[in-house]
This record gives sequence, C-alpha cells and structure tokens, in this order.
Amino acid sequence: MEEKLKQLRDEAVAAFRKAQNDEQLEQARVEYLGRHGRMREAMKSIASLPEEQRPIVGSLANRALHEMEQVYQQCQQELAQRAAAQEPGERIDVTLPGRAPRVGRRHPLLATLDEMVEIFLGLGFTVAEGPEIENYYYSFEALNYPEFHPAMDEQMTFYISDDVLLRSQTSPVQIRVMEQQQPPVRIVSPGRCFRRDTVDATHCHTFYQLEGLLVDEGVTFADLKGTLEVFAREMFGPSCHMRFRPDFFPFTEPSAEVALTCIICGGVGCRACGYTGWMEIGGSGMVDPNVLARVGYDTEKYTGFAFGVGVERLAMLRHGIDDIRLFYSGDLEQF
Ligand code: 2U9
Repeated sequence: MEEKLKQLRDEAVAAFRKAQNDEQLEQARVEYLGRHGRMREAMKSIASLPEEQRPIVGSLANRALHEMEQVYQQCQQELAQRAAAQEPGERIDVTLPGRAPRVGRRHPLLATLDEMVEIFLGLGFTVAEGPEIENYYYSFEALNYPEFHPAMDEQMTFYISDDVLLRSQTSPVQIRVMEQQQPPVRIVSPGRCFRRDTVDATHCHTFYQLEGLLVDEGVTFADLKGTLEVFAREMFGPSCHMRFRPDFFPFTEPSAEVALTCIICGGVGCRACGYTGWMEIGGSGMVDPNVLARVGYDTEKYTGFAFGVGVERLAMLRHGIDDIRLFYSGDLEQF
C-alpha cells in the first residue's frame, strides 16, 4: 500500500507539472484529487486493511495528499503568472513581488552647499534668496559697476532683453535685502548663477555661488578674515588656513582674493593646487561705501564686509570630482 501511495503521488505531481494551461491542470486535479479521483479511492481502501496498519497508512496517505495539493497550487500560480505576463495590461498579478524604487540621494553640489550654509547659520547669518532672472540695475548699477565694465558685456552675461538678464552672481539679492531693512544685516545668499563661459572641466555656463554680507556699526576687515577662517576650518578641518591677497571688485574696497591651504597636500604643493599649496575659492572685501549709500545707509555709521565663494570648486574638493561637467550630466554611473 505504501508503494502504491508513493507511485500515485509521483504520477499526480508529474501530471500537474505537465499541464500547459488551466484546462489540462483541472483535468489532472479531477483525476487525482477529485471526489471520485484516484486518491479518494486509495484512501477508501485503507478501511479494508488490518486494523494495526490503518493509522500508519492513513498518515502516509494524508502526507501524500498534502504534497499533491501543494504542487497543484504551485502549478496553478505559475500558470496564472505566465498568463498575466502574456496579457500585459489586461490583468495585474497581485502576487508578483513589488519593484523597489531606486532611492536617490542629495546631489553632491547641494550637499556641499547645505554644509556651507549650515556653518553660516551657526554664525548668526540668515539665508536670503532672490530671482535668477534679474534686471540691469540690481546686477550692475547697484553694485557700483562702472559703465562698460566687461562683466556687463554680452560676452560674459546672458541677456534676455536690454534690461533683463540671467544673474552672474547672487549679489543682487543682498541689494534687495538692504533696500528692505536697516542694519544690522547678516545674510548669506546661495543660488544658481549664469555666465557665458566655454564649458570645460572647470567652467560651466551654470554654477552655484554662496555670497555673504554683514553690515553693522564698526565692522572691520578683521571681522571678515575671522569669519572666513572659521568657515574654512569648519569645512576642511583645523589645519586649513586662509590666504587673502589684494584683488579688485567694483562692489568692495579693499578687495581680496580668498584661497585655502590645499586640502589634498595640506599646503606642501601638488598637481591639484598647481604646486602652490593654495586653492583659490573666491573673493571678498569691505563693501564699497557707494553701494551702501545707494541703498540709503549712513556710510559714516555703518561699514560691512562681503564675500563670494563658488560651490562647484569646494564640492569638487570635498567629493574628489575632477570635472565640473559631471555635476550636470545626470549620468549616475559616473559618480
Ligand atoms: C553686495 C556687496 C558686495 C560679494 C563678493 C566676490 C567678492 C567674489 C566670486 C567668487 C567665486 C563669484 O562664484 S564666483 O565666481 N565672487 O569674488 N563676491 S565680494 O560682494 C558683495 C555682494 C553684494 C551688496
């Protein structure tokens, strides 16, 4: 009897797995598991066995029946999945596993910008934002640019009309804030800027900037140096130092180019820093009194400092990226 049950189970499993569609599977089910099927007949014959054999054979029969039913259900699901795959759009197979969405992460540029802003928030600055499409006045006149300065030339700036353009720095935001409030002003303005630059590994027509402005009574160049020194050490560690060298910007006087000790070689000199030991990151200076006067501030009472840092440069240093174009290619495989 045990051998007969095993043979019956093997035949049923083979018939279920051979079925190519629901009809064939149903026929096999009726033949082996139906009310008048072969398994039912086999189990009826257990009653004619000697009493001492019935429990053992009954248990074997139940196990064989369970195995046959399991294989039948498995084949039923497989046929349903195959049918669903063949009729896309007509049926949804809810038993299919879900598709895990790819989880994105913060863009390296914005992650770096977040770090930079966080440092200045800790120093008591607040974030100010403004339009990316600016007008001539806020982009140039209010920033003390002399007439015919090369920056305002079409070679450098994207013009939409004679008076409307894409901002080349976030400085107009500071002007707009100063027009709305008296000192103290302590703001950083992060954001996208645009320049007509030839795109290469270190230049792009679109780039991010973080500018800062502090206007109050008694503000000195020492305050500027101290603020940027804290920023450098928070961003790149206690051994990072700042270097200020004379420069010129229409909106600051005196002006200074700002450089960090190279974070790759620590100032010894390497290919990344052109063997100078320094990495230029932006500019700074004391706000030109003409700029303060134009927004109506008392230049006998108030002085201020300002700075501007390119975010891409720091992000490339922070994340070891050697081509600015990778930030905008959208090709995740390149990171
Ligand atoms: C106001 C007055 C002064 C902002 C400043 C720089 C120097 C500077 C560049 C750094 C890298 C632009 O992204 S970059 O190419 N910026 O060098 N920016 S001082 O000075 C201001 C801003 C607003 C009202």
